[in-house]
Formats: sequence, C-alpha cells, structure tokens
Amino acid sequence: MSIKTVATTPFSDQKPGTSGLRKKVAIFRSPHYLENFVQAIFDTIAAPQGSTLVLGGDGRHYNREAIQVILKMAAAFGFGKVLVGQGGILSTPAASCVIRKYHTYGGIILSASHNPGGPDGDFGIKYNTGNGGPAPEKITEAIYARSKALANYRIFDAPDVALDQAGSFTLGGMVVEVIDPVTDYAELMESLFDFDAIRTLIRGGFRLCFDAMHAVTGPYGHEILERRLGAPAGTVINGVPLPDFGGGHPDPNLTYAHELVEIMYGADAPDFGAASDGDGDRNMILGRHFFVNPSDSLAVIAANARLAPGYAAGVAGVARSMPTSEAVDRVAAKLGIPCYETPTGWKFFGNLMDAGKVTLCGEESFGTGSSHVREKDGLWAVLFWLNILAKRGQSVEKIIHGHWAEYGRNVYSRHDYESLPGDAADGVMAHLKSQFTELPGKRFDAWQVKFCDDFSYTDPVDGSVSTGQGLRIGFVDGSRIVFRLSGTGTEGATLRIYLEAFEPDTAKHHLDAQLALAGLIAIAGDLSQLRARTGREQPTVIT
Ligand code: VG1
Ligand code: CO
Repeated sequence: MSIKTVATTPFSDQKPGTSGLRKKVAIFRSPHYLENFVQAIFDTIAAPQGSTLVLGGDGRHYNREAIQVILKMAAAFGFGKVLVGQGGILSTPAASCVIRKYHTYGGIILSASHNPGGPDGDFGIKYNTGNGGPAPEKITEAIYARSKALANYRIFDAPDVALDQAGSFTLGGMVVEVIDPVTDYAELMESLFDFDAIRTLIRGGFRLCFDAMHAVTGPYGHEILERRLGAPAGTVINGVPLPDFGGGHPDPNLTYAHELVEIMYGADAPDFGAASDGDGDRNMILGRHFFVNPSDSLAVIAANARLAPGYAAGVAGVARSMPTSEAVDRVAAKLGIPCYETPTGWKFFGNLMDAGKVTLCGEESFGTGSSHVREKDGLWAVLFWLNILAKRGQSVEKIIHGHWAEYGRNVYSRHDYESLPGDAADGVMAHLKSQFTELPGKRFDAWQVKFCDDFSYTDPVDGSVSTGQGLRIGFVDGSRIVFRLSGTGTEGATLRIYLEAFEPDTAKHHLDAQLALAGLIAIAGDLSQLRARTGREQPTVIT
C-alpha cells in the first residue's frame, strides 16, 4: 500500500454556493472531479499533520463511494484520525455536534440537502470548520481558487474500509473510527430539553407524526422520538433512509412533504406534525389543520425559549437572514436583546454565535437553530416545539394566534420559480435593478416605495463584507418584497420572491397569507415583468 499522486486537470466550476458545492451525481462521478475538490479543501485548510476530521453524509446516492475516496485522501494528506458515521451517515447538525464535542480540526459533510437524490439527482460536499459551522466565505473562496489551479491530488492506495459497524480501523498511519451517528446528538438534545415533560405529554395522549422523508433523520427520529420519548412505533414515517429518498424531493414544505400534509389536514389529524430535509437541518412544523410559517416558528421559539432547560437563562440575541420575516425582531425588541440581519445561508451566523452575540438563529427556508451547534437543526426545532407545547398545554394553532395577538402578525410568503432559463432570471434581476433610482417615492395602490437596494452585509465580528445578497424593495408601511436567485440549485436558475406585510389587527389574523399579500404579489409581478420574461404564470412552490 502506498500513496499515489494522480495528475488532474483543474476544474473551473467548483465554486461553492449558499451551502457547499452541489452538482449532478454524474458530474461528481466524472474522473477526478470529487478528488480535485477534496484536495482543494485539504490544501486550503492546511490542517496540521495528525489532525482529526469528521466525515459523514445524508446517505444519498454516491455517499458511500465518496466516503471511501475521502478517507483515502485524508490518509494521504496526513490526518491522524477520521471520525466517520456508521454506514457513512451523519446528519448535518449531528456532524456539527461531533466536530464540537471532540474538538476536531473540522469536518466534511456530503449532502445536497433538500435537492433530489439518486443516480440522476444531485450530490454535494461542504467543509465545516472547527467551530462546527459551515466554512465562511473567505475559506470557500480560497477553496474555489485552489480547485482551479490544482495539478494533482494524493490518494492512499488501499482497499475500502468497512463502515457498517462501529469500531476502529487503520488506513496507513491514520485511524478510522466508525461512530454511531445518533448517540452524541441524542445526548445533546437530552441536555437541552425537558424530556420528562415531553414524555408526560405523549403519555397523556398527545399525538404526533414525524416525516423523515426517507432521508437522514429516520434513525434520529426513531431513537429520540420513539425510543427516548416514548412516542408509539409508527410516529416516524418514511423513516428508512434511501439513496434516492424513495424518489421524492426531501424538502419539508407544503408541496414536497405532501404525505405529512395530508395526514395533518385529514379527518383524524394528530396534534403535531413535523418533517425534516435530506440532511436533517431543516424543519417544517404543523399543528392540526395548521401550518406554522418558519419565520413565525423562530419568533415563537425566541419568545418561549426560557421554557426549555437549555435556554432557561435566556437568549443573548437573535439573528435572521435578510429575507426572513421581521417577526423575531419584534420579540427581540420586547426582550431588549439585539437582533442581527445577515445574508442567506448558515455560514453568516457562525461568527455571531462564536462571539456570544446570539443564541438563536433562523431562516425563512425552514431553518432554525441555536448555538448548541453551528448548523441549523431540524429535530432540535421539533423538540423545542414539543417542549413548549408540553409546558404551555395549548395547541399549536392557539400558540401562534396568541403570539400574533401579542406582537402583531408579520404576514409572510415565499414564491419560488424553479428551473428558469438562467438568462431569463438574470434579466428579471437586471430589470428590477434598473428601476432602483426612480422607484423611491412612487405609489402602487396603497403602497409607497420607501427604499430599494441590493443587500450587503458587514460582519460585525470580523468586518468582512458580502455584497449582492438580494434586491429589496421596502414600502412606507413597513411591508417589503425581496428578490433573490438561489445558490443551491443545479439546474437552470431558481428565482425566489419573498413577500411580507405587517398586520396589527387581530380581526384579520385568520386570513390566508396569499389573500392578505395579494396586493404585494401583484406589485412584484409588475415590477419584475415576471410573466413576460419567464413565461411563467404561477410559482413552482409557494410557502
Ligand atoms: C437555500 C435557502 C437558504 C438555506 C440554503 C441551504 O438557499 O434559501 O436559506 O440556508 O438553502 O439550506 P438558496 O440559495 O437556494 O436560497 V440546506 O438545508 O439546502 O443546507
Ligand atoms: Co438541509
């Protein structure tokens, strides 16, 4: 067995997006493609010889092969140890947990998150630093630069390592420790939430359903919800992780988690429903016949945080991505704590959490989390809700309506237009921008434009600046429309339109968001010339 140096031609398209590098499986399978990117990571992070790395993924197609390649390259690079999830499995938040718990140098997570899997689906890879969080932009930029310049990569020439049972193996001078993917994470959850109270709630007849969407959270859901919290078998549906997610789209929203939605809106619906995504970092929360908007979920968690033992001391501050609704800002104002507004993507929360400035973070895209790890965390959010429900003894719907009555309602929706031709999407953005000088002051029915800009962010901790993070049109009454192009897709372009209006009047809180936002939706269509430029009449997904 020896280390081989293999010549590679650099690739020009290995630029990480919102969350790592995502491409079709076929592209990752093409000669040297994965190896080139992994070598670029290793060269960039320059881990000292003998360092420890965490490695795992969401179990999608190509996960197992990629894990073997990365193990052999890690051995050739000089890592001393790799902690790898059994079967190559680690959810994104569990990987973050393991990196932090064992103080490793960093970790590699194989996932394309909510993107479909299978041989014709997507694959992805991202690097997390020693704080457990996604590498910040300056590191992802350096990895990209290196990927375009590499001449060769190094790989240990050895047979594959057995990954299906826990234990220690050696690969040259490197130790491969196969760990249970659930145990460390489950222990962390038990330390944060009142499991006794949740157990009592469930024993009292409270019914719940968790849809793992045949993605990574199946084993986590079975262990935590069914074994440790005593929910009956069958509480977790679609709980067996499959390499193609059973042909589904592991994105927990009203469109793709339709099985759960049918259960929760059905005749004999349970009290609580939730779903998670491909890599376990997203969550959708539902009550009986009731959908909880993710921005509201963050606000409710912030307002009720003290009910969970891990947060009994209170919350230092909160952060949300720019397109996320301002519902949490209202909670922060009432609590007298700071609220930060960051660009889209979890990598922007890391510095704030490391500096102790924020405890809770969230995104409108079904992502919620806290400083217990440095990733958003799907099951964590589910447990937080169960903890709140157990302590408050009210239904999900009652809690949300009570919250709106106290703080007012930030009516919110996101419209996604998926798989647009790139040119058409760029044209929409350019056309919007071209109106920015003339728009302020203009009136559209009841709405007058107050400002428009292309969001940019200066990190308050390290001063780094991120520009071009989404086009904002703000109105005098506080409502707003945001336009952004997705940075996680692999096919064409996805345009996201985020719509928000504030409604203080309790009498109007029951209104459907699409109806309440109809005026803004029409303005967004007109200002962007959406139909003419894309030929689309309707969004692909409405949240
Ligand atoms: C989307 C979401 C963003 C999230 C990102 C990664 O990005 O909008 O909020 O952080 O996915 O989530 P984009 O660029 O497509 O809008 V995950 O669960 O895919 O790691
Ligand atoms: Co995800």
